[in-house]
This record gives sequence, structure tokens and C-alpha cells, in this order.
Amino acid sequence: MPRLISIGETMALVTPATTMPLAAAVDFHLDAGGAESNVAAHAAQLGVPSAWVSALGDDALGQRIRSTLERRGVDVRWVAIDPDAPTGVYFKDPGHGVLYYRRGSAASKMSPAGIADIRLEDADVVYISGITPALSASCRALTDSVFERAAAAGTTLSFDINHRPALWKNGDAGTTLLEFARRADIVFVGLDEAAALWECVTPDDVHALLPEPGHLIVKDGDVGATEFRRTGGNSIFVPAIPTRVVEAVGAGDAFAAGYLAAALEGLPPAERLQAGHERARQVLTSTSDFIVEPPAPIAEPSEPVSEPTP
Ligand code: KDG
Repeated sequence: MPRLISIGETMALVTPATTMPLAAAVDFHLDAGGAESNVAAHAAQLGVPSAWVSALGDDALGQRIRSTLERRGVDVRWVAIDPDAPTGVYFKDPGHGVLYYRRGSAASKMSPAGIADIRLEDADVVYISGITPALSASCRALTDSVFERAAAAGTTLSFDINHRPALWKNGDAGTTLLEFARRADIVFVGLDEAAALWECVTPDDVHALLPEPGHLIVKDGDVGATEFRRTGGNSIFVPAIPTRVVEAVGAGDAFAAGYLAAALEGLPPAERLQAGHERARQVLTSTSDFIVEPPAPIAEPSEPVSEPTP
């Protein structure tokens, strides 16, 4: 049984091979792009048995995403294939944000009924983000049911605000995301997101608005991250690791996975935050959301190897 279950959409991600803008780039990489599967993949690479729950189209992009996640060590047994809807696609446009082609995607049609048979309650932590309730009414109902089920079972629910303004053009992101965050045990939010959603200026402002979670982690880019605990004393601040940033998309997912993996190991808050920074640093230094570690070199035998004698 996976210790971490992460739920949410993953799209085919097209990234210019260099940091040239989309309009001018010539070479591209095709990868799997999704906050929640990123978290599962990072956590799996950090040694936490992790599953990702989602839906993909019955198409080549869906197959590719599924096998990419599987290769990264993620348990994909609960990824549904929808024959009637496509896999979503998104493009990174360096210097200009992202471009989505995801309306009506297989994942946007997920609903509470589709995950009813998955034993979320058996995991140590369930991770979901503010992207999912923005995708459709059925995805919002799914998010609500995940929160309800985790609360009823006493399962730790981790919620990353992951504010994507492009998905909230017709909705109230501030109120909705705050309501979900208030019901979570571990909340991740960027100070920039909190400023845009709730006009918070400092981490303390975020805490004043959101005192309910057991652990509230406010990330302030290259400054550092502050954790507030509902019980257990003062806030803890751990500075970010100085890094030459190539591209920041995906670093928040890496941070969350580093933090959660350390929490599951039982490490104290300062070490969890440090683990988050370490993981985020690796993603910040590349245009990718995920670093595929090069295979370990094959060690030369130190002594001549002799054939076993029969
Ligand atoms: O979190 C980094 C990206 O992978 C993410 O933004 C893509 O899941 C994504 C989304 O829906 O925006």
C-alpha cells in the first residue's frame, strides 16, 4: 500500500529545449507535467512508496504519461483511462508563463464516484492541490470528497494552494482555496500566491488568516520558508538555498515532496523545511519539473572476478 497518495491532473508538457520563448523556439521536450504527479514522483524517488490517482485519455499522450510516471517509480494502478476525452496538453513559454489546452480533458471529468473504491484512508498522507477544484464542478466535488474522507478516517491531508489564475477566470479563487486550506492538516502556500489571493504581505499575515492547519508552510521564493504549527510553539524559518534559477515552474511540487518525505521519516520541522529546499533547488536549476538522476556508473570490480567453480 502506498504511504502517499496524490490526486490530480497531469498533462503532456511541451517545453522549449532552451529558454527561448514558444513563439521562436525550435526544439522541444515532451514530458509529463502535473503538480500532483510531480509530488508523487519526487516522493517515490526519495524512497516513499507513492501512488498517483488521475484520469488520462485513451491516446498516445496518455500512454506516454502513464509510462513516464511508472518509470519514475510511481504506482499508477489507480489511473483511469477515459475513452471519451483526451489527455490535456500544456506548454511552458519561457518568460511568458504557460499555455493550457485542458478544457474537457479526461482528468477534468473526474468525480467522487470515480475514486470511491480507492482506499485513500490507508495512506499516511493524501496530497491534493488547489488546481483540482478549479478544473470543473465534478473535480471540485471530488476535492470536497477527498477532504471529507480524509477527515472521517483521520488521514493526514496535505493541500498545496497552487493558485493558477488562468483556471479561475469565472470563479472566486480566494474564498474557495481558503475554505479548503482551513480543512487541511498540512498546507503549502507561496507568499506571492497569498498576496494575490488574500492581500497578505508577510508570512504572519497568512498565519493570521489561516491558523487552522496543523502545519502551515509559507514559502517566500529565494528568501526561505516559514512553518507555523497549530500546537507546539513558535514559527520556524529556514532560509532558501542560494541557487542560480533557470526556471521556477515545478519547484513548489519538489519542495512539498521533500518536506512530506522528511515528515514521513519523522524528522523535525526545521529538517523538513531544509529537505523541501534541497529538492526544490534541483528543479530550479533546470527547465524541467523533475530531475531524472543519471544512472549510477557501473563500478569497476576492485579485484579480478573469477568464474565460479562448478
Ligand atoms: O506545478 C508545476 C506544473 O507542473 C503545474 O503547474 C502544471 O499541474 C499543473 C497545472 O495544472 O498547472
